[in-house]
Amino acid sequence: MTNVISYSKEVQEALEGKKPIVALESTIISHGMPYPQNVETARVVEQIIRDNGAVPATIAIMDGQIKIGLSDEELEMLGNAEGVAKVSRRDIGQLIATKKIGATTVASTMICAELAGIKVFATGGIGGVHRGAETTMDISADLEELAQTSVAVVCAGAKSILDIGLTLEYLETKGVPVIGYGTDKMPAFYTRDSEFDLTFRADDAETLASVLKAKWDLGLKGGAVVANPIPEEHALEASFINGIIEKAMQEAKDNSIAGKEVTPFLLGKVKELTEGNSLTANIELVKHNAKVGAQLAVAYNNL
Ligand code: PSU
Ligand code: MN
Repeated sequence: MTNVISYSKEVQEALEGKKPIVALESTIISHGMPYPQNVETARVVEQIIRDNGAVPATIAIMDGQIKIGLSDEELEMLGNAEGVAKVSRRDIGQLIATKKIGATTVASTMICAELAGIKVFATGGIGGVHRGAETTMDISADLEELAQTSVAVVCAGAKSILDIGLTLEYLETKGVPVIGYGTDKMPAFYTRDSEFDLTFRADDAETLASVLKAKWDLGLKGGAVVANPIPEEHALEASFINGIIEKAMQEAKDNSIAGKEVTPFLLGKVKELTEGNSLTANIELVKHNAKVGAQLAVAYNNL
């Protein structure tokens, strides 16, 4: 296994020194935000993790290797190169074998983080059950990964391009804890809450860490969602963003968008229709998740 995984010096040293590490995905860089804000955000997010006492490990697939921790040039390439593949669990073997550039989603970042022994991962939003999934069967592989891979994912909930209620039902069926961080409601990415109640709330990183430790010490495999709402001052108006999401979904339908193209298409449309408003919100919530992720990694490491 070691011959397909390569670590940056910073991550290698953190692993050897048993320091707290936070994994970061790369699809958010290649498919989630435009250049150059994507690369700028990736760098700022890494620095926030360092400033909060942990080591960042941005994950991607390049040159037939799983890279845990990227150099500045590698980040730039992911953010700017043509034809970077979006890699979920299904695609990992193919990307390694063909030596193409692949950006990891929540699902594949969790897999790589677990292989590297990293327990905490920070991102923007998770994939979920899409609206209309009862006919399209479009359910993100992220949910199945959360069911089986023991990594905590700090995110701002799920975008309302998804069916948040069905996403929570799916996670319940699969036994995945969804912990509200300072909230009793499931956050909806651009907005601090949705109509859906959560069953557990934690108000500090130590509580989050002890819940994870209790679960994993019992041998209860699988991930957890730490649902961390977007900071108040950056949240968007629910009626504004929901109208835009409806429009984006109609355009996806009119253009027969399917499969792994659906999420990037909707993200791109929402960005276009909000004229950049959503991008600022997106950047700010990722930064906030990085901070909480670092605090959680530090707290977990102290147990
Ligand atoms: N949601 C966002 N931003 C993103 C994604 C989801 O708000 O960038 C990305 C993540 O990488 C996530 C993936 O894992 O989309 C889910 O894609 P799909 O729905 O095709 O599983
Ligand atoms: Mn899908």
